[in-house]
Amino acid sequence: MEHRYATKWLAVAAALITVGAVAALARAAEPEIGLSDAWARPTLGAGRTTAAYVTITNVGTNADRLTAADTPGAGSVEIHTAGMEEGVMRMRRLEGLDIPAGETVTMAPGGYHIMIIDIEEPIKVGTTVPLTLTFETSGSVTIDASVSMSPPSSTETAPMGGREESMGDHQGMMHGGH
Ligand SMILES: [Cu+2]
Repeated sequence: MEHRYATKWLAVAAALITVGAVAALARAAEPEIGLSDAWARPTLGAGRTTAAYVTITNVGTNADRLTAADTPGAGSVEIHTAGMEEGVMRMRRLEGLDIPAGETVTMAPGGYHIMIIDIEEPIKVGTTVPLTLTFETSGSVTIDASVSMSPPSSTETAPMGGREESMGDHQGMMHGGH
């Protein structure tokens, strides 16, 4: 009797271990997205549009793609890129942003950013803004972006020139491609 019970439990344990191993494999096959260093610039004066930045790391083995961003109270939230075109800093809307396997994509002033448009309430320094990013494979992830005039680690991502710091990269730029 004793022996038969033991055998039965061993079989159950073996089955559970197998299920666990399969689940672990299934998880490993999916992209794993990590968000860090999220921050947003405050809205200035009567302005209701601003930019937010986040560092996206894909620690998985498959590529993923950021397809949408959102925050409560905004008219719309877009994924943008910025760059110099004929000597003028211009922004362009992107349909999505590829996050290759094993790589980190860093948003920063003068480059990729999340454009928050027509926000109901002013965004103030010292507060946080919840940012929800939606990825093609990994689904939605929400992170609190701290509101400040400069990046959380401003030593490594210094803005280009001092002028941009006071203007905000959205106010000083032409919008294109809308
Ligand atoms: Cu923009």
